[in-house]
Amino acid sequence: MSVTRHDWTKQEILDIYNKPLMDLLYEAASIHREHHNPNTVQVSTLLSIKTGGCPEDCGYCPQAARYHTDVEGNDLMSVQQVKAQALRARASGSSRVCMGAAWRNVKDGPEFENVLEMVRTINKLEMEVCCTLGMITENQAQRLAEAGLYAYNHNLDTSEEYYKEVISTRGYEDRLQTIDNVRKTNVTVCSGGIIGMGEKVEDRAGMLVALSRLNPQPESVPINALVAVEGTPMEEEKPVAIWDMIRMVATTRIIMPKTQVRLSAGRTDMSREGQAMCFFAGANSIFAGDKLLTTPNPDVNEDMEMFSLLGLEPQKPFVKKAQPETVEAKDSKFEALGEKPKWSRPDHSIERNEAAKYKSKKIVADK
Ligand code: SAM
Ligand code: DTB
Ligand code: SF4
Repeated sequence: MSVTRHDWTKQEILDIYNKPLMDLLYEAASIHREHHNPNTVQVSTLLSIKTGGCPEDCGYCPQAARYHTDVEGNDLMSVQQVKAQALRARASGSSRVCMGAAWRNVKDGPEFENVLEMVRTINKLEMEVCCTLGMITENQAQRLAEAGLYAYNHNLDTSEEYYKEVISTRGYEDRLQTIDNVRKTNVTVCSGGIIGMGEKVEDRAGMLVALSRLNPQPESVPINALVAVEGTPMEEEKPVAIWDMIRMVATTRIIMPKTQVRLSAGRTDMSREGQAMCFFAGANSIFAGDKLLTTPNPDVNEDMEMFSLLGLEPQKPFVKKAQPETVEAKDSKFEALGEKPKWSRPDHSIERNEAAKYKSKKIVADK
């Protein structure tokens, strides 16, 4: 039985990533079978509960207010809208709903109270509830846990070294702090990253070192291929080769044997054969539904057809961990602290982010 290690070196990970493909696939698939049923795949539906207008400068993100993209911003959705979408997701085979908000961090107040109510509502539908709301404090994580949150997604995105080329408005250590705050509760951790942002293979390995050092390792690790959106600083990045995706998934599976490895953004550009190799290499989760947060994703019927071709079954909810209990707002033992946490603003300058910001101003001025 393979053991979970937290002391992987970058070189060891690179050696795995660069193995002859057949050896890599064989090793990853063998480890996958030790820890998971190879014929079940967890299916999660993304819901953008608050879209666009984000103050951050993440170079990949179409929701950053400073770039000129086609994303239309929306205020926070209502609990009823969220419930309707969750019911639709459940009917189409999803066991999890992941609610995303284009926020830098969570602020205590009526919007957060509404999100807590959304969590309670979806948990009562017997679905796993995940949120990705930006940075959160320990008190906010506790309040989410009490509402019945199953998972919190907060990605490291890339290696600590390359991170400085991607985002200037918050630090890597802030991300680790948020993950740590979630870890202090019984909410599971979902953290992964993006490939295809111009990083080196060493940065992919560096990100896996950082994720594997988390103890316990994240219960799920999303591997996103960059969706290069026009108007963002990364609009001209070349699509990720399927071979890179397969190698990244397989390496993640070997380094983090027990985690659910999620084949995340970028599936619209992958063939069924390519995705099948990713599943063989250890991916056992996908985002389903024709939209991710703001960009397209394969249609759910196409995915179900692919599952049927490959003999895959959607994973039932709560097979990895029991359903959390929901505490009603009136019975809560936590109160909003209205904290003003000191999240960092490293504020270094990233040339291509500045250029994209300038370009967007120019487009607006030229109109
Ligand atoms: N605002 C919150 C935050 O940044 O933590 C939550 C939402 S944010 C959109 C969640 C994650 O989506 C990011 O950390 C990033 O990994 C991923 N993501 C965003 N834009 C992407 C893109 N164009 N291609 C691939 N992944 C992307
Ligand atoms: C994750 O790692 N990928 C998802 C989810 N977590 C929140 C988001 C992908 C977003 C892709 C770009 C978009 O649709 O806006
Ligand atoms: Fe904002 Fe999150 Fe997009 Fe960064 S990734 S710009 S924090 S929505």
